[in-house]
Amino acid sequence: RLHLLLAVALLASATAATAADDLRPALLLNGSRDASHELSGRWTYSKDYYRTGLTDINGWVAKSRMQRYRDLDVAAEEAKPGSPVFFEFDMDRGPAMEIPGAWNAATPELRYYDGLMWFQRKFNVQPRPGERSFLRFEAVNYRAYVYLNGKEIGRHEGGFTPFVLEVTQALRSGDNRLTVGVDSRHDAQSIPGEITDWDLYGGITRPVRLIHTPASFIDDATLRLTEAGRLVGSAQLNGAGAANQTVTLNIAALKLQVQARTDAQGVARFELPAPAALKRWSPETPQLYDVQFTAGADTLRERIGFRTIAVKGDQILLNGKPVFLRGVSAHEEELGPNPARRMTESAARALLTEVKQGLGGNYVRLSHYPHSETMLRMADELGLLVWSEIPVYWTVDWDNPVALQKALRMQAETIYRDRNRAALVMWSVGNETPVADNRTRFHVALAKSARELDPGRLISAALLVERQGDVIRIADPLLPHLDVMAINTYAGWYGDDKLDDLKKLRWELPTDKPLIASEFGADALAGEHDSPGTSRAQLRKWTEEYQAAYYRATLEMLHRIPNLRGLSPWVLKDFRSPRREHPVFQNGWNRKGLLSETGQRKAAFDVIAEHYRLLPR
Ligand code: GCB
Repeated sequence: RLHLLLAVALLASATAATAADDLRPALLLNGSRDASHELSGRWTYSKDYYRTGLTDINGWVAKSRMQRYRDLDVAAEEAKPGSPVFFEFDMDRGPAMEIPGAWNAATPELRYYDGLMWFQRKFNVQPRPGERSFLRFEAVNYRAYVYLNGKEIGRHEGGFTPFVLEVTQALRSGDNRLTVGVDSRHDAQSIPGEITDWDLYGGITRPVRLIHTPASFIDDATLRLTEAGRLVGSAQLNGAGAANQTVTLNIAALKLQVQARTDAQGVARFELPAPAALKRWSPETPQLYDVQFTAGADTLRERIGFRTIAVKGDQILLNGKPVFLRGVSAHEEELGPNPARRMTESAARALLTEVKQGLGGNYVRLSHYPHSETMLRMADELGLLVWSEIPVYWTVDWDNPVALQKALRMQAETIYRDRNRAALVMWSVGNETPVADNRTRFHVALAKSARELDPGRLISAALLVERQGDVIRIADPLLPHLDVMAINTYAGWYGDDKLDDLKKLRWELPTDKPLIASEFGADALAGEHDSPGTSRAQLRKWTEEYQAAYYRATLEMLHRIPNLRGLSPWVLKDFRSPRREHPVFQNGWNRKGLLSETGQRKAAFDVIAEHYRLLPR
């Protein structure tokens, strides 16, 4: 009996350990390491709508496609005179597209392609003896099946977070063939689910890099400033002999150099008083430091800013001082008539400069999924506070433990990737999810995990409000688990309210926490106008004048909420959405942008900019 109990207890702790380990996908997730090979550029592709490359019906369908192809040079086989061999596809001679980038923008034929697509890239490499090699994918939307030289080396699910596969064994010295199956299809168990209000954007949407490291290397390293004024951090070594090693932390600009030894798990911990000369990061002074971690033959370099973020009563405190978040929500979509979700540095700079300089903002809500690493680094550099979220959006399969595990993993991948970004101050665990017990359990698990993995940031969620007549309330059991409440409101756009009705709405919300209006907005087609002098009551929806008037009325209403501490109107720029098919005003675009898709400012842009200019600092 005792043995049995012991066995059960051991099993339970083993499972617990595995669950925790599962959430430490650290392998080079922090993207600060230089690539040994950038694998961006032209990749050939082949559509596989019936998924034959992944499905083996009686062994013959798959053989006619991927499985056989992976081992053979198709053109050479076909060229053999009299050979009975033939193939029904050949990626060496297939069409090519630019990677990173979504296929939906690559050719008109692929605009609404949603399914499996094979990609291939060849590269030549001479790894040095003793080195380890890794492929780092910054994002593949939505599932990835990765083969190197015909051998499967790994899979990944989740369209917005990085994954890293070790290829030390599979990599050849010389020519290599990298093949990636990308499946964009979402289902009831995927995160997000099947319906969202943004584009499908299938493909290898962010850079792919080959990284070489010494046999033992720094897998992950982090450093932050605590409210007690201390620098706290750690470095995780990976590889044989990771235990009991010296790791040196160096910040040359602060003349700081300290050492720590790794424990049995290969983790070295640092804790020291912040040097007096340290300048804190803030939107006004986005100071970043070159921070270097060295262990044996390996060095990891990071650009890190140091600041604190906290909540006290109904205030958000940045570096100990109350701050009001003047911001906007944004999707990861570049400006231009045919965006490809290819967030280059200049694309990120163009978008965030509109927030920082155009609107006079200090904050951006990066919705509804983890944005590219480039975007986060740009926010660090320009000085914009960031809200980040995983796509737990509208509906998810709340009762399904596999779905929860996926969401937890996605969140962990994001945290490991971004926790050195000073700009990032808040994790959101969900957007507009209808209140129910199973949904709350799901969010609570995410909030708890985020706090464990990243104690230095705030937790929020964009909540649904309840409307009874003219009274608006939140009755959400998730509230006690959040540091900051956030609400989305569209009164005056969706529903029957006229703009004048917004004056009557009474917001009876809890006042013990700060509140952010995480979304509010109205569609307008840039260039669509009402005639000058039209009264507010007569304005037509879809015009720039209506959108501007909507914002004036909504801002006036929101400022009646005493604990309002931030604004992120929906949304910076018109964005592609397959569910927006009004043939005159939308044509596949959500038109709630303050900017059109090409960057033309609508009248509402100036309303928000003016509002932020007049807010007390
Ligand atoms: C919302 C969603 C956002 C949509 C927006 C809209 O509440 O959170 O993803 O795009 O409304 O335009 O309706």
